[in-house]
Amino acid sequence: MDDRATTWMRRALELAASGPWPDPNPRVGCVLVGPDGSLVAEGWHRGAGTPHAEAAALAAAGDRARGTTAYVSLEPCSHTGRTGPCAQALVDAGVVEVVFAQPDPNQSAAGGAEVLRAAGVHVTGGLLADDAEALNARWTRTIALGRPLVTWKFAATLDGRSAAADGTSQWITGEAARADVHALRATRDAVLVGTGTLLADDPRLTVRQPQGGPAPDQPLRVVMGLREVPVDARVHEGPGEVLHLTTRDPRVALVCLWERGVRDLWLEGGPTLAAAFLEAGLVDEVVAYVAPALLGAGRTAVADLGISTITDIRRLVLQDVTVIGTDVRIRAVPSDD
Ligand code: AOF
Ligand code: ZN
Repeated sequence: MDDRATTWMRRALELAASGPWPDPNPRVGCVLVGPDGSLVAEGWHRGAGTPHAEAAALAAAGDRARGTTAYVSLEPCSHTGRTGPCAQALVDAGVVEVVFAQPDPNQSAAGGAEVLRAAGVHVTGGLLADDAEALNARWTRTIALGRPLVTWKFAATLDGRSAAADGTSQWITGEAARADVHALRATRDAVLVGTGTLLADDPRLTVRQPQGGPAPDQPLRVVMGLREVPVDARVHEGPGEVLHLTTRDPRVALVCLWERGVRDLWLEGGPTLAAAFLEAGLVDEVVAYVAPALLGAGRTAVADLGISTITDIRRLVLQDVTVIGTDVRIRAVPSDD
């Protein structure tokens, strides 16, 4: 591929980056270029249920799409999902060449390249594929797993306690760490707690508006467990819906959430729920806020994981360590083995 092709694909990736995440769908951009090498139209995907990037670009181009080359950051789809198949739409519009970056990892939508080729369109895949995959890294991962990504967050003292002996836990960390939690929560599409934590802490599970900034999207608030959610629980005060999953099985919960379009889940306690997710191998990332404080007694962040000897220790791989106000934030991921 020549430099011009790379330049157009960079533009497609730039457009793709305007799309939303988290979202059930990937972020995709499309550029239509005329036979004389000039820009004809652009489009990008604005979230599940809206036109795909190719459809948006074709709509903007109208009749001028005939004879163009399409640069798309993801292989055009071949399926009829929330919208129609883009591969066929490109053929019907008279596009003569398609260059795409990332092959579609979504089995139900893949196969667009063959459809295009069969219709006589010249197709090249893989241009800047790494950049496209990096842009949609979390989507690619969640599609491969077929379940939402799970980030488990907890706060603890230096000696690993998440509550005092009498069960009180507010507040272990300082104001800055709590603001950081709100900011990170806002980057996920659902926040989950167990009924135990709900009854003990009565959390709102909302995201706080940054000072002067726009109101962040409120992630779906989810409570999981067999105990009843009191009608006067503060979780009902916040904006949007509260979902109660009456199961103790993390897998069942993740299937329900996946079906509702949740792709990036923020898991906040308590220890029993955290242990259930960890034991099932369903935690993809750990975010720990550690306060320089001691409790000496009280519950730990996670319940018994069934580990009785040091050789069974669950090691994580450190990602980064950041001082947040008076506390430390540690991010780690499970090791692959
Ligand atoms: C998008 N935007 O621009 C492209 C996508 O259920 P649907 O119809 O919204 O289809 C979603 C799938 O379509 C998505 O997982 C991906 O495999 C494919 N291509 N999706 O949301 C786009 N080109
Ligand atoms: Zn499509």
